[in-house]
Amino acid sequence: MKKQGPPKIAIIMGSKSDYKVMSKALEAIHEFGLEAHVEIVSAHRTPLRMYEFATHSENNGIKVIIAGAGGAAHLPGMVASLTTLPVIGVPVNVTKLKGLDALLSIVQMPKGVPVATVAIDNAFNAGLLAVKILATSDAKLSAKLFLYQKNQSKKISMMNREIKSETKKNRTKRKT
Ligand code: C2R
Repeated sequence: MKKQGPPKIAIIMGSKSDYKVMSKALEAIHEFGLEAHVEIVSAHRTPLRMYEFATHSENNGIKVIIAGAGGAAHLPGMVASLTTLPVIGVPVNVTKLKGLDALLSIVQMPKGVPVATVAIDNAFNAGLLAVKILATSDAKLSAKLFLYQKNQSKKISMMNREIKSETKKNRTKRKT
């Protein structure tokens, strides 16, 4: 098998307690035969480690960063302010506010410091988006994404056939 070299995607999270949610990003990335660098980094609890991570990631071969955090989720925005790499934020549902706090902390970035934000706990989409970003300069990856999307539309066609046959069955049941 061809060697891949160092991972181009980094997945970081504020705490180990985010891993259950954030592992879905890894799942999406693995579906495309890619690997990711995974690390716990916190803007609040380990600011210097976060600075080191963000300022060195480009030199370490990273092309896109996925950052997940719950509550006062400053990690994605702070990392975005320290690097020119694209950052995808994942709001994690961990508090009594059910992820709305994290969503607003991540999505409401000031002009000039964008963070691409996915839905609460939807780390899978973050993984997929990271793959799409890499695919803009990788024809093989782009072809894999095309097949993935084609497969999804096949699944919907199947669901439509199932729904049609179920409604038909119900109609005949009502008539008899
Ligand atoms: P613990 O379970 O460790 O108490 O963490 C984490 O992402 C986690 O969801 C609770 C929550 O705190 C979040 N956290 C942040 C940051 N660091 C940790 N939001 C940060 O720097 O933004």
